[in-house]
Amino acid sequence: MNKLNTHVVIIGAGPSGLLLGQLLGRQGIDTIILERVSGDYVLGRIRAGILEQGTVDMLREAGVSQRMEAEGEVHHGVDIANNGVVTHIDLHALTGGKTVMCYGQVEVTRDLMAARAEASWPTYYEVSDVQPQAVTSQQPTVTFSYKGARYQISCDYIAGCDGYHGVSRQTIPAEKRTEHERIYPFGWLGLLSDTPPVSAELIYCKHARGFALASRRSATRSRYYLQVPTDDKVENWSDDAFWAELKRRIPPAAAARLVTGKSIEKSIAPLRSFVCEPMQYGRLFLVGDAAHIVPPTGAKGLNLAVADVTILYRILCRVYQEGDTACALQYSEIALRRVWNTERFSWWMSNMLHDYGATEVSGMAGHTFGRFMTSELDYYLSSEAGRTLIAEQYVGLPFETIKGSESK
Ligand code: RFL
Ligand code: PHB
Repeated sequence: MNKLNTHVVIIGAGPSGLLLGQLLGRQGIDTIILERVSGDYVLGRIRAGILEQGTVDMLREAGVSQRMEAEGEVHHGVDIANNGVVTHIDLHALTGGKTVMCYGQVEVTRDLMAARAEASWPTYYEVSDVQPQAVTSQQPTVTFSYKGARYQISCDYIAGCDGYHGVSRQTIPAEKRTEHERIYPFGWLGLLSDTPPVSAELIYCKHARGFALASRRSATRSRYYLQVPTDDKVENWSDDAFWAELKRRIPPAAAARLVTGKSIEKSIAPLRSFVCEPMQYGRLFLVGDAAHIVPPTGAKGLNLAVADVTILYRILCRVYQEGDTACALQYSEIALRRVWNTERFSWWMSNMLHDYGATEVSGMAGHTFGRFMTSELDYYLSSEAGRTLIAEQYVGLPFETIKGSESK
């Protein structure tokens, strides 16, 4: 058994794990990151595109914002279309000057990987059999296999940044955690293409045939999504079929501008709301998708992960710089306040914008639920108060301040 030591073991090199490692490293707090797959595989997963102001600020604080500032697009608004009728949500005007940044998760991850490589902080890719142990003791350990050898890391804390299918959440005994879950009867079929996007800003489209989203990565790269049944398969969708269906669901003016082309990537993601409570057990903390999943309709998954990272980072700074170890006990409570608010927003936006068909929801026929949701969307879009409510949450609520344990 090869023995290693560090302050914090981070399981998972997705955006949560890499950002936490970067922020802690800059404060002189040592980390070792363990990742199950290769770096290229991580970068092959096309996911989020929209960053809240708070996320952008944390990437700046982590010293990895240079390329984002140069290549990312600041968006001042989004459009919501209801059966072809477009309402503009002026994020900037409705929130006193806030905006969002359009910059892909793949690029955020690439920038974080480059910064970690540059700093020569240890990262083990393609590890297997990762096991957090003794997490309720003062000195937890993590064991893993790497290139045929077995390793053991002694550490102070473990950050479980290993996504929904990771090992960290399973380390919390089943009787010590409560899991809340809602699985939606539809998924998103995403397509990436090197074609000019239909719109300078995003268009969220509610349509009788199902939801569609027109998003982008740059002036020459588009990202589109279609609501599809949960059991649908990518193989059922040729590029031509995708473009034809998208054209039907987006507003007519956008459809007239649509430039189609060959897809670079096409995949289906199921929609799920999920929360694990609590988000910590002894010295193990769950961060990002390891603790919660939101449906992507509010563009919140990555942003919520960054909010967890921010809370944990600020707590660990107090622990290491001021010796305030009791401060760590607050992590789950603080994180869950934001988690539930974001879960609610993402669930609400998903319900308003998708079509449930005949599938029963909340004890009523899908068509009846659909009528309520169409009316709800009409109402919120028609009043400035309603649009403000959507805008305020879309750009992201401010982060909570972390107080020392003595001031609680
Ligand atoms: P990740 O990205 O899943 O990374 C977890 C990492 O842990 C590794 N891992 C392990 N490593 C070691 N040992 C084990 N036993 C391990 N098990 C797993 C995995 O290989 C992986 O590398 O979680 P993280 O870092 O918490 O990041 C979360 C975000 O990826 C996620 O919330 C967002 O992508 C969600 N999301 C969006 N979020 C936004 O904020 N804005 C958006 O516009 C947005 N759009 C989206 C999205 C997610 C989507 N999909 C595909 C689910 C659009 C889509 C289509
Ligand atoms: C994306 O561009 O991938 C994206 C944007 C907004 C969302 C979800 C995904 O709500």
